[in-house]
Amino acid sequence: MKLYRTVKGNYVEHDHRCFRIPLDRWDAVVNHKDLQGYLVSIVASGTVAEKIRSSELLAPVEGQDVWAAGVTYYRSRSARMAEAKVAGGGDFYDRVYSAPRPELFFKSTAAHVAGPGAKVHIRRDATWSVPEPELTVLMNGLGQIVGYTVGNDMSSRDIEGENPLYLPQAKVYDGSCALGPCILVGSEPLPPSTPIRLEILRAGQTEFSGATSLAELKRPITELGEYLFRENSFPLGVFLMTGTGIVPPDEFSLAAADRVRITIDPIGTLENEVIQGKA
Ligand code: DO4
Ligand code: MG
Repeated sequence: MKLYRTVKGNYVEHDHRCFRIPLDRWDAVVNHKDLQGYLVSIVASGTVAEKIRSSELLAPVEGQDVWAAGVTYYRSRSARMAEAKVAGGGDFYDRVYSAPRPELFFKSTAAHVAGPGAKVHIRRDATWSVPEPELTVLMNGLGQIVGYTVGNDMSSRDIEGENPLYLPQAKVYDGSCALGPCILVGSEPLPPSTPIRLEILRAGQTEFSGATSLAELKRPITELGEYLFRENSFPLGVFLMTGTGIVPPDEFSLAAADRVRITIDPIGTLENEVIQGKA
């Protein structure tokens, strides 16, 4: 079942049929004490609603913050070691890749999250910008995984590589986080074979494409969640991006008007256009 937040309200989709959820607050929906059971009951007894148009979709977030895990794929470790070498920071990435404690960082408040079709930004003071396609989990206030979405952890690689202490500036700025198009509800882990695909379009042509799968993710997602909840409370739940396994070649940098298309098959496709600087 897929959960959508739209300009017209909240909807559940099952077997290509949509049903209106009679709760207007997204926070109330995603924190329902038995979310899956609640949605099943709506599908069983509700009236079929009109199909949701992509232009009506909102980011599937209201009162949830977004956090992110880093260096959870070998590809991310290697790319970051190379980018930080000159600054002497390469070693950090190798150490965090193999340490028991993962890298976790604050990514975005809800207000700053771009939804499907909204714009993602590249910084005006960055010269090397990339999208990071990441499976993103929604955890409820109890720290339980209740669903999955597609995330884009936009990053400025030159700023990050110059000094690891610049990470928040490389990662947290207007338009640096996108989520959507929906929440795939379910607590069952997605299979390791689940593919994550990235396509970057420039003037309508594919400029870069790449793929990975969850089998390449080094740590169990439940372990990332356990660290996140250790000394933090999230009464309204929280999104956790699980890291990138796709890094375009070093010569590549995003440009204004590029389109970033990220697909995780059981969930869907998140597509955003890139702009430079503040809207
Ligand atoms: O260590 C910097 C950030 C890593 C990250 O965002 C990732 O691996 O996805
Ligand atoms: Mg990332």
